[in-house]
Amino acid sequence: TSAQIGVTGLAVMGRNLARNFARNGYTVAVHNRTVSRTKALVKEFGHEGDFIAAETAEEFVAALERPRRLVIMVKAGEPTDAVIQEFAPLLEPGDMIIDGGNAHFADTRRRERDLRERGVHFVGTGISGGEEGALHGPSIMPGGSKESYESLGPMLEKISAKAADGAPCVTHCGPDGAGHFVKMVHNGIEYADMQLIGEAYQLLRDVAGYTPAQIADIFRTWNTGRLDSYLIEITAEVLSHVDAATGKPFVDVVVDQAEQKGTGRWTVQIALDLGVPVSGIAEAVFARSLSGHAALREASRGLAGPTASALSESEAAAFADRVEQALYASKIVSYTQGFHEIAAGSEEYGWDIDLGAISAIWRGGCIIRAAFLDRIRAAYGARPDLPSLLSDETFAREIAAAQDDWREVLVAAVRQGVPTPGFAAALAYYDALRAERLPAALTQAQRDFFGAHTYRRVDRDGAFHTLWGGDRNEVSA
Ligand code: NBP
Repeated sequence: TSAQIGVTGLAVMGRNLARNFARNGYTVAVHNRTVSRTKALVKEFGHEGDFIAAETAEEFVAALERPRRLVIMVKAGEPTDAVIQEFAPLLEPGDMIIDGGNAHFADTRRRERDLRERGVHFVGTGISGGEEGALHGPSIMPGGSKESYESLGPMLEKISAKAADGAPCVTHCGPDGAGHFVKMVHNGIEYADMQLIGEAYQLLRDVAGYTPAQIADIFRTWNTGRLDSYLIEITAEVLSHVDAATGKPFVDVVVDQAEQKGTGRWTVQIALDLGVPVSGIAEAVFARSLSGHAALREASRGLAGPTASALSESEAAAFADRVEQALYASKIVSYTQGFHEIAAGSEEYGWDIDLGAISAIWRGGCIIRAAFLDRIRAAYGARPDLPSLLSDETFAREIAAAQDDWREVLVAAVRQGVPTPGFAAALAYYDALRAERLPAALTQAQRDFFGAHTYRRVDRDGAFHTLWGGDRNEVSA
């Protein structure tokens, strides 16, 4: 017998992905640099399906039916290149290497180009949902050639998460690095979602005076409405959890320094290169890095803050409703920014990414899965050329209804000295986009003053320069 698919790299993700394929009826060849992992997988989970354990790269490749489908689930970066170098010489034209790691899309583009010369399809694939998702159904974001997707698509659809309407959470995102790019922005949006939820929590605690257990209940209520999502759900779980050792709310015994693995940072770095304002995602990344500067925070603890007092009990409930509005409005802005980045990447690299299809495959399996994504899908479904999510009538109407509360929440945050960079950046983005005039006019005038960088006029075509150091006459540039 031969295997329809092979997985090399059997740490948590690879192991669960291999099991997922096997549970769905595929014969799966499994391989890992350290052989003991391969043996452990077959010993523990061999009963779940058909596995072929391979100890060497040659055995592994020989076990695969042609064209070969070989999934790499190793640590992103150099290990991925090492594994590609090990396997590529053993492959033949038409074979497929699927990289399911969190690769940078630029690396994926390079690898795809190199392997294409040998006729091997390299399919950079974003996989979201953590180890549970890998086992029970992740959201899958494959890039690579259309041809490879014809062969892989049906298998990926089988192992993927299913949205509430039964649709598989996988789509061919576009060629070469498109899948890993989409996964990168997914993670950036995840950072922003988590930051906004964190700010909502902090406001409910410090401004409204609620306990973590009470806030858990508020989040549970929110989760029955338009904010219904995995992240809100787990937030309620975390906030209601009590530390066994101390009896304190669990959230109070965790060190408040957030870590990151890099995909959020990439999202911002690439957005800067593409000139896309993803201010909400950037604030989320900065908020994590600020939290980690322990010494700097310690040295700043004595700085003066406001003297405002917390709300009364009767005011608190109304405030919680306002926070829900602010969170929802800010969330719309985060997704607006994230989808803008995907559209810009698609344009830059000629990927032709279908934004509606991307929102559809994020509805299940991944960390940002949410009822909200169905609304985004509907927005792009109604108007595929939507200039921005904020131009969608439904979202525009919802923000119009939320904006007074959104502003009030920020006023309260500022007055009480609660940092809300995510809410604030989102509102600033919204106000800047809808502004009749921006101070960018002044910026252009300043640039012309000190650097003769020229400016355009509202009433005439062309580029102009004012002779600032001389008679201040205007000349055509
Ligand atoms: P890790 O990222 O911890 O990688 C461990 C695996 O890489 C092991 O199988 C290890 O083999 C192998 N490996 C390394 Br390290 N260097 C190697 C080399 N030079 N040659 C061959 N194999 C090598 O595993 P993971 O947490 O399962 O994640 C796998 C991928 O999936 C990563 O790219 C990750 O970013 C991505 N991802 C993870 C999650 C998650 O929730 N963990 C979610 C989504 C995506 P060994 O056993 O011989 O040391």
